[in-house]
Amino acid sequence: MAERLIERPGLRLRHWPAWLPPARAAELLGALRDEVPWKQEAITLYGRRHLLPRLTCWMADPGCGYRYSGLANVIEPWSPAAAALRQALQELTGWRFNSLLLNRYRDGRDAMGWHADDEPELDGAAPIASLSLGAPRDLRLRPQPSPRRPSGLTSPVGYSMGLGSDGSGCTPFNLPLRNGDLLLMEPPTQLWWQHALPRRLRLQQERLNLTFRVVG
Ligand SMILES: O=C(O)CCC(=O)C(=O)O
Repeated sequence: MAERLIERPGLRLRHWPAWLPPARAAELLGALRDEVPWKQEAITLYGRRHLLPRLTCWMADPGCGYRYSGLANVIEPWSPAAAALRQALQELTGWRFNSLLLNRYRDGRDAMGWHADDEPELDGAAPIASLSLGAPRDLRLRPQPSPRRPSGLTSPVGYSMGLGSDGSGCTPFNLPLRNGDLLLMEPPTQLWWQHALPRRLRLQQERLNLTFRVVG
């Protein structure tokens, strides 16, 4: 399906609904479910250990480590299905992604909290390519409450800081992501916006999300 461009002050997303046809998406979901060494990680917040509400895996080239929420991810080698997707995304975008975070939401109780993917390990000039497989879920986006701005960088024209809208086009919004959708989050989105995947308690189906990144 045709590409859609979604723009707000400081945000630029390229969305390909059904980038993968349903049969290919189903084949990949099955392959990744079987070949990825899924783990349920735990993080410690204020001295208490919490299991993440999803399964994850970090695949990357040697040396492309990544740390978030205090977790230093163990690097797994590229699985055949993930390597084939990386190749297809390189042909589409021109970027050689050297790392991949896989998230497996077992049902609608699994989720992801607000974050920006603005960690210093990530190449700020590179996009993040996000592929969704399985059950549809909403990606929620909002302006960063406190942007980590490099010194001297001024806000994009029309950007309103903090939450709540003043009518300037920075209202939080939902982007439904369906089976086979591809989303390219382009710079400077990670500097100015956060995203989250809220719970959907009635949903019983599984969803996988793959975010291809450039570390370094
Ligand atoms: O599951 C999604 O669509 C979001 C994943 C995400 O935010 C991330 O991997 O950083």
